[in-house]
Amino acid sequence: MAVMEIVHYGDPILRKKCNLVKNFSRLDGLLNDIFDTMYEAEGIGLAANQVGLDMNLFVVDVTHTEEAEKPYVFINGEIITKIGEKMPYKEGCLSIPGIAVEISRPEKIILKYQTPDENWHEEEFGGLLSKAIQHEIDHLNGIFIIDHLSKVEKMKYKDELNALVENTQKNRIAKSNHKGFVL
Ligand code: QAP
Ligand code: CO
Repeated sequence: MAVMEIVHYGDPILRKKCNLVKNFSRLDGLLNDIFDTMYEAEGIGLAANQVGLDMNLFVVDVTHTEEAEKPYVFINGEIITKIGEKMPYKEGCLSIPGIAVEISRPEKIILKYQTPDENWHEEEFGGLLSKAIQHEIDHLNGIFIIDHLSKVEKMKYKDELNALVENTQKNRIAKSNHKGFVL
């Protein structure tokens, strides 16, 4: 059991397109820690860059909804097809705590992805699982929920977002001082 630190809005790693995973050895311990971190934060999805790792992978657990019977690990995932009407849904994000915004995304997707055994899969997902996957794929491309809002809508969250950025920057400086780094 190892809970990692979740990085917040304002950390540059969350604006990066994450590197594809090429080395699948030693993933198991890391994935365990990512799941522990997500469960402790009471989230349903978590992307690697949200715990400071530049890797194209994320985990999702929506077993509480009974539309999935197991937690998922998605590595090097790519949305192949988007199906159906865009459906609005109020989404939160562990990297933007306290903010939830209504976002419209396609109802279903076909995702190509790898599992930790390196096998490739192509699978259709709907419901909350589809929303969570699209949200996490966004993270791996440096996109946040608030990026889906209009300028006017985004303005409503300006103060909260500025406070988050300020806090993230203070945190990064405190940590680099602690480690003896020079910024
Ligand atoms: C992404 O987000 C997601 O602000 C996962 O105070 C969310 O798990 C995809 C959370 C909804 C699809 C639909 C956020 C927990 C969790 C908060 C999360 C908070 C406590 C967010
Ligand atoms: Co998120």
